[in-house]
Amino acid sequence: MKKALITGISGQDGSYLSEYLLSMGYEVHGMIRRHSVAQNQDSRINHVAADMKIYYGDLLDPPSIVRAMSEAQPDEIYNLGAMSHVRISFDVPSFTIQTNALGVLNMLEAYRTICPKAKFYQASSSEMFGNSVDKDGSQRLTTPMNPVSPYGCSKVMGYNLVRHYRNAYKLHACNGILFNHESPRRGVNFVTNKVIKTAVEIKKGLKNKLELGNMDSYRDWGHSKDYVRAMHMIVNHETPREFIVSTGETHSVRDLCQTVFGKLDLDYRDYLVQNPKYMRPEELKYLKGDSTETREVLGWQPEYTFDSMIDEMIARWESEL
Ligand code: G4F
Repeated sequence: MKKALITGISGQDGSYLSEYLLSMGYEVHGMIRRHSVAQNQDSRINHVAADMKIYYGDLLDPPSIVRAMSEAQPDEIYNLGAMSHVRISFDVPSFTIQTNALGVLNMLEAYRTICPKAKFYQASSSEMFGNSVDKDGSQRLTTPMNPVSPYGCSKVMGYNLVRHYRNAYKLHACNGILFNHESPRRGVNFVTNKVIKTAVEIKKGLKNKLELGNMDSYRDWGHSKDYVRAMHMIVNHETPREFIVSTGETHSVRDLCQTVFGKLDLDYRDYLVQNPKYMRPEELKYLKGDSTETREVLGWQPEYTFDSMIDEMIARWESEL
């Protein structure tokens, strides 16, 4: 029985990844942070919590990492824990850099000391590219990284640390550069789930406006369930290296609103209020990932489309609200 240790197990990706690994017979261990609202600690993993071993821990607390790694003795480590909200990273830049950069260092140090034979996956992000786009309108492994947020800067540091530890200590450490990925479990302060939840609330007469920031940025949005399968393939590829995970399709926030409201027979323009509070000091304008190599080398294919993902997210709010 293979053993996996997941940081950030209570997040969107952590919850889908733990379900996926359990379904393949893994023994799953996970780290969660203490939260003052107890149910927020594990609401996404409650249904599978009894099948896993959960540790309180924090990426900035090396003793807790050492304890979890020593007890778990994992074959695979997935470092998904992070301060993951780009706009909020401008408000808490120091915390973001510490968690997402120093936190990776803490994980790598524990890994090379306690279980160096394990395989290590780092959740790297398309936010690292910033506003770099290749001439053909895509980002790929060779695209320069010019991050435009504290979050992006922190992720570049984590990415480079993983490459450095791989080379210096001959570790099986990999980076998955994942473009945006969503699901019904996405936090409601990310744009997809915010738009979808609000649209359903408007349809049900519970709200009368949608407050957003920049409508003209473009994102390559995939589904978290598809992307956690890619994580597992990346870490189990014979050679530890970097891979891009993306759909290769891009949509603006405006397109997203049009699609979601259209599916509910509404016109988003009747409800949209632009609020400067949601604008960022520097915006990443355009993302479209080229994952051709990942599909060819790993045989990975997404199962969801932009439309089927939105339908699933609408259905969640229709049944819940
Ligand atoms: O949904 P978002 O907050 O995601 P963002 O910033 O692209 O970051 C996500 O994807 C990254 C991968 O590239 C991850 F690394 C990261 O952890 C996270 O998962 O915003 C998407 C776009 C932005 O351009 C933003 O300015 O939507 C725009 N937007 C417009 N109004 C808004 C809003 N975003 C949010 N969150 N809230 C708004 O009201």
